Amino acid sequence: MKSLFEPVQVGSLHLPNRIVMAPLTRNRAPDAIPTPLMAEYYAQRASAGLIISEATAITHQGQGYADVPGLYGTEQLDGWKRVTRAVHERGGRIYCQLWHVGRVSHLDLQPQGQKPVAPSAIAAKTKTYVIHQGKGSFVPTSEPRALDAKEIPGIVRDFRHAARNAIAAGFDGVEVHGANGYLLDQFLKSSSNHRTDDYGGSIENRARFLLEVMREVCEEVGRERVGLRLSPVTPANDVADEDPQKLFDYVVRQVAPLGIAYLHLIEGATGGPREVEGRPFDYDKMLHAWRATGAKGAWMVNNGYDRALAGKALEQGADLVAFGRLFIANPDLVQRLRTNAGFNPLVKETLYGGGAEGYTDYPALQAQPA
Ligand code: 8OZ
Repeated sequence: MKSLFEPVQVGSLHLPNRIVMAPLTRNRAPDAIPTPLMAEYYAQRASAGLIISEATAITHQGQGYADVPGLYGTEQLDGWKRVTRAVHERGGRIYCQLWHVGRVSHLDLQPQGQKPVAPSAIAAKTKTYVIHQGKGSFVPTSEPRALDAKEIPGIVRDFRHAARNAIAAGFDGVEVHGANGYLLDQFLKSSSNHRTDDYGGSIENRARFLLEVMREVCEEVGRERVGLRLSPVTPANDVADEDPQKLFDYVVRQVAPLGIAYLHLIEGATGGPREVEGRPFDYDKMLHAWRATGAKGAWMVNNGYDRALAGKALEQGADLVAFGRLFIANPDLVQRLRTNAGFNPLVKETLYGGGAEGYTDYPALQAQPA
């Protein structure tokens, strides 16, 4: 029987356990540059089998929130080098999550105050996070413009370039953010993609952009260092698909032969209920499609897991379980799960923005006496 605490090979990495720190946006990177405090935060969590970094913008255009990090400038790379070194020094492993927000942005956050880009000129009924005079707040996203098909190869190259930067900055691999209603998910889902060219309409066309990104990123850094995150039915950032089961069956069957390290699945509503009303979804079917194609990549599940539910998921075929909120409040989550210890409560007020408070000051368990 698989256990959370047994080692597993994932792509080129040997993980000491199956517990993954999920990507978590924390808005503590002023000017998109990772700070020494971020290095401390990630290093504190290095006992995870694998850490996935917070979502990291591949370009300025891909930026949609205040104080989220990027991976396209020298200072950003230098900041990340500090983070990856700190994690490795503590014996950990860390992937970088590559992110383009698409329409989930604001004029104030875009280069020269231009409109955010999207598959179609449809605003998302959602909010983004801006900081004014040190105070963060959520504001409605700006109306986007539809990308010209001629611009898409440039964004595919941006993903590829960011993947190269990630490896140069010392990351062990990259996770393409194909979830949560951001650019690639906006192309996948029928509610946000009304295009009539090769990138819209049929499932094959809506998945084209994501698959182009995946192929290029694999070519750049090696498939054994690439993961993908998907969220078939999340309502996050105002996306929905008319037939998610069919869409993601296709996506999985196309991605599997690429031979990537893992597929990371958000079950249900991101950070919310595992069942979304009116959007039933059979995740087992998706896993079977993955295995049926002969994919060797790990199957990583996420959303609201605790120890018992995680054990059940492993029994039912998952290889890895990603924990989000529990990892924010418990730097030594692996030890706490292993010893069945209690958890620190999560402080919601300090999730987004700010400094060390609610970030690096969650206590670890007392060291066990020898
Ligand atoms: C919370 C706040 C801002 C962004 C995601 C990158 O949902 C995010 C995100 C989460 O994937």
